[in-house]
Amino acid sequence: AHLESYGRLRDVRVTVLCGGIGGARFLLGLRTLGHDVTAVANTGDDLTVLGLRISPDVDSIVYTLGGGISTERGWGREGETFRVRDELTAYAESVAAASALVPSWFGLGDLDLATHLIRSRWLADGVALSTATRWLCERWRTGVTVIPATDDSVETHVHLNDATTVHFQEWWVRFRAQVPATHFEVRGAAAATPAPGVLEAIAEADVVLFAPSNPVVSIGVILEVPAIADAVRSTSAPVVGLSPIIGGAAVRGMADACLSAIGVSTSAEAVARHYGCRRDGGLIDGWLVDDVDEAAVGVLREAGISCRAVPLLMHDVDATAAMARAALDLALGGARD
Ligand code: FO1
Repeated sequence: AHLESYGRLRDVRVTVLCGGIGGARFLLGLRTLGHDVTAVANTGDDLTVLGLRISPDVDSIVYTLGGGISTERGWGREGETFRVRDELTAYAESVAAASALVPSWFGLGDLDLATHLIRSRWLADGVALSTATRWLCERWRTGVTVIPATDDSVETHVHLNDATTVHFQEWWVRFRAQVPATHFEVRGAAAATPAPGVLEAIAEADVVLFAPSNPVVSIGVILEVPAIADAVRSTSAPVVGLSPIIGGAAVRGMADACLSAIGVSTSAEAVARHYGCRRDGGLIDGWLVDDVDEAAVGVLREAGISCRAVPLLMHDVDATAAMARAALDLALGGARD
């Protein structure tokens, strides 16, 4: 039924700002609708380990769309082994000069390492991250255009209570976001320019979506690239987000720790207000909340944000496709509001 309102439009161009695991699962559902989809991926999680450049969110998206993701972990490869990691650990435990180089808390699988090896070689040869990502997509037949938000180096670093800072991955994986953060510093973002194709994908889209990804360290980091935020503010396409918060809790990951660090409460309504209504200089026109957050619909509509409550749990591809359809319907078929 939702399809009826926009179903007559053909070749709908959908551009999705997204993070890793949640963003990847959302794309899997959206892809089934058969539209022309471009994903703009967060690069703030990127890090260098032993000289290898790792792009966790890009890789989660590419592996998920290519059917190679570990469905249990949500990151890395299915059928993975960790023999190289174990060997590196043996070096780290017996050689002082190795211990500082091998992060014991970060598990690089053997299959995953092939991606980091080939990408790092391309980057060393002067290939842009966006081109390297396009080549990864060729191997994985993603069916979706995946573009890193920027080719420039952007890394999220987390300021802690004791005035020290750690890379986002160390805070997320090693400390499981349990050490309170006082501030997220997105190093390199202010001077970064969007990767080729990003601005066009936002300006020429029929719909721009914010995937149900972390609003602070995923979507928020993409929007720290000034020209990307400007493009979202000025596109003629409707901009609709899907809440990653359901019933006052993060569905995946540890978004609550990120939201509290920036003074936003963990609720679907608060995240929508944080993005802000585009009419008032904010970033979104519409917002989908889960059925349990139905109470937010009226107040957000009063605040100028077109809002609807639908099931937002990505149980399987069909449920996720229904979410994507509801988001497109809210964006393009908003007549019922
Ligand atoms: N997450 C973990 O919880 N532990 C790991 O050891 C780990 C390794 C890892 C290696 C490559 C990669 O692409 C992702 C990896 N992740 C790991 C996931 C990643 O840290 C985060 O979940 C994302 O960056 C957040 O979107």
